[in-house]
Amino acid sequence: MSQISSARATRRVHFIDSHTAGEPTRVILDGFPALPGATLADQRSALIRDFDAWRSLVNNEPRGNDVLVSALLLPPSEAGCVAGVIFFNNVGPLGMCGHGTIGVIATLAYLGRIEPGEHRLETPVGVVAATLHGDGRVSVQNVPAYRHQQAVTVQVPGLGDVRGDVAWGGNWFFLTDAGGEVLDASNVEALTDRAWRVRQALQAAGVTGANGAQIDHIELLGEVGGVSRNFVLCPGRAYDRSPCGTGTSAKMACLAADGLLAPGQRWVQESVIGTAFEGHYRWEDDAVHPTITGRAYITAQGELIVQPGDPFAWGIRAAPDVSVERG
Ligand code: PYC
Repeated sequence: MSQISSARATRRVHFIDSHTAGEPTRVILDGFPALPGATLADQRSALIRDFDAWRSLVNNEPRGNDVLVSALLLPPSEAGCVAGVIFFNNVGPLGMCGHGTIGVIATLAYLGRIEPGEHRLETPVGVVAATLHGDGRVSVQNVPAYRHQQAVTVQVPGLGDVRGDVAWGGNWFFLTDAGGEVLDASNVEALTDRAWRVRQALQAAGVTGANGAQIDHIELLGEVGGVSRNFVLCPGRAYDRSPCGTGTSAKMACLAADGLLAPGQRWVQESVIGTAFEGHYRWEDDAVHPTITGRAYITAQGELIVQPGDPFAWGIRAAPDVSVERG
């Protein structure tokens, strides 16, 4: 029987939406099925394997959109964490998410669950600490970042040779210059096209992160008015409206590896729409420990409703009867 016709009751998922430097985050408070697994990494695997239709329901059209990143709040398995969180977007889960972490902290503050101060959040790629400042800004101490490969050249159809670095900042990035493209919101179609071609060429050439991990974020870089500006293309072909917390972390790791950014030195990273994160890093245990600071604003609170028989319960791209009824 199809999951749509077998759905007997109206489903309700409670959420709070925010944006961080223009990039939206949807925090899922309840209504999502319990994910089996002893650790967050196990629960993330269960999400991919068995609950992908729910990811699509929450994140994709007609209840969400391609730009949105959702943050599923879960009880933490690590002592001292205020919550566990699995981030996911229009095509699957993310490792970490900088703008999303800022959104989660702003949401917990909005709900009155936390006060200004430091709070630890468990993610599938490690624990991050976030400081909620009195003025609403949030500083995220991200997982350690590093450059995995320097100056990789890839032959990109239509663009020629493109050279860049492969780096980890909580997700895998290929960082390269914008190839003469203007880093401005008016030019996102050309930037998207360029970044997507680079991503496909990396895949075709077998260029990966550590242990064969797919490089699913492409970061095009340049300067506007003497300030670093980026365009980050996310795994589902949507571009990040924020400067991308994990992308900024990867960028700082590359700068550190080149001796161009000292520990504690301030780094300002602008997004393609002109919003900014501030960053710096601490050098500890032979690794770059990045901190990024930004601010989120709450935009909506409510419940997603799925009525029995809705052919688009699981998103407009899911065929009505291909997924299995869950939860
Ligand atoms: O801020 O790390 C980030 C991020 C990743 C994808 C979208 N935003």
